[in-house]
Amino acid sequence: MKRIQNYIDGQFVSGVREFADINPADGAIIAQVSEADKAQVNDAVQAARCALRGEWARLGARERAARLHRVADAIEKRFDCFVQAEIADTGKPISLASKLDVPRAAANFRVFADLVKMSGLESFHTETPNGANALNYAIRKPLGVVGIITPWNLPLLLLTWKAAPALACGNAVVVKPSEETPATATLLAEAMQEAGIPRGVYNVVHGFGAGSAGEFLTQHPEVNAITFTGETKTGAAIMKSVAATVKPVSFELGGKNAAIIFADCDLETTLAGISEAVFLNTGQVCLCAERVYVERKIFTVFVNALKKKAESLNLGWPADANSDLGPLISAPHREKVLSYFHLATQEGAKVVTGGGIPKFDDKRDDGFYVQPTIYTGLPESARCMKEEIFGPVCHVAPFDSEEEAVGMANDTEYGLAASIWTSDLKRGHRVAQQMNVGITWVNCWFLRDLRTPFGGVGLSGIGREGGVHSLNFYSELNNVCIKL
Ligand code: NAD
Ligand code: 6OH
Repeated sequence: MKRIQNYIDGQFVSGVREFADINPADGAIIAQVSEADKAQVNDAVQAARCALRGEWARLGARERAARLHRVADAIEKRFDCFVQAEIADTGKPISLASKLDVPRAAANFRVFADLVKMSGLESFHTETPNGANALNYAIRKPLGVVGIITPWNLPLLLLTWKAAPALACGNAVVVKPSEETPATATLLAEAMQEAGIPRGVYNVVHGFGAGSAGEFLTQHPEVNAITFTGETKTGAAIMKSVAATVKPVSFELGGKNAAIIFADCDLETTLAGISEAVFLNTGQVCLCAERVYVERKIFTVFVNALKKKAESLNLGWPADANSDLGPLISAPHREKVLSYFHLATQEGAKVVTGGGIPKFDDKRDDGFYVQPTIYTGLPESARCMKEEIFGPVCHVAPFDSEEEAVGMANDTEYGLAASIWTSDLKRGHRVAQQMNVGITWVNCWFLRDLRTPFGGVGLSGIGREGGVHSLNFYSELNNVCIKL
């Protein structure tokens, strides 16, 4: 049986206990994972502290950047290993892991390596009333030890989205990947070693949340900041846990994202885009659209066309190049999604397609697949319209005016992403600017430029990462004022 270990101070180490890593496509055990106990989490934090006093601290930004490019090289060299590990852990199709997750991991290191070399900071020439002048300039310093806690939906992409800028800024990190998807975090340790990242700079501790490695990390007094992506209620628990030691947090949390489709959209582009926005990664992307609003004139045509798309998706084995969708991540998550399918019908939804478990007559029946699902007919007040489901499901509702569409889209406590589909770019700008979210796409979805601000409002998070926003979170600024 394959074993996945912790990585502490440059060594792969076993934990005191093990837990099973399960393939969601067929329920088989892929590996046994070492769970780090409190002492091992402390060892990882101490290793990171020690690394901050060593070679890593003496490297300039240029040399750190060079090493991060080497991490990207090492990821690319192991491309197939990363893809295989990611599809086994998540069940996502190989086409997705090889087009999105693994290339993005390498890109995260390259982008932040380049950015940290190029970025400057403001300086001010200050005049005082008595005629004396002063010069103010700020310098960046690392925060110290950054705790990184990540979810299971895009494990390597999201881990590197945080680890790359944290390392670029000169921090040392302790990563706690999701217990559902531990493999690529440990594999990344091999890339770190090959790239010459000094021991203790990148550490991995495996385990769970409350009462396990996740909580031990957030509580640790010598961890200087926590960056977290995951569920909103976990974010709330982490906030409580870090309060005692007043750690800065960066939170990318859940969403209940809306798509607004106007009758003048390019129907084919919009259908392809919405199909991705609803079903990509089996709907397990925080940015996925679970609420789709369509101008009444094209409502019926659109719903029928989206139904056809949903029914044409191939729920395949992850390793099959022709698979469009894999399973959900786990049996409990499937229970949660199915409970919302049940609730939707109780709340008065009409099932356009799906709503159940597909039947394969092979080992996939032991996995955690669900049918791509579309509903109509729910009132805006329904729980299924308010709560994040995180599966391959959307509700489609008609609207008559732009104002009504904006009102419905914004009627949520979340505020991560929105997409607007129209050929009228003036309207695209106008509507986009009214969205109470962190990210609005017009005529596209999940089109990423890593220099742009990324994050959410309301229950969707705290702060922004991306580009200089990441550098600002992962560093402390020291303003120096010199009297001239
Ligand atoms: P989760 O919150 O259950 O778990 C995320 C991580 O937090 C895991 O590593 C888990 O072990 C850890 N954790 C759980 N409880 C903890 C605690 N008390 N203390 C410390 N760590 C703890 O999330 P998930 O189910 O893995 O991921 C799905 C969720 O993530 C969805 O809500 C989705 O919207 C959200 N998400 C958001 C974004 C974004 O950028 N906004 C991106 C991806 C996923
Ligand atoms: C959430 O599931 C997706 C998050 C994506 C990113 O953080 C990103 O940088 O693309």
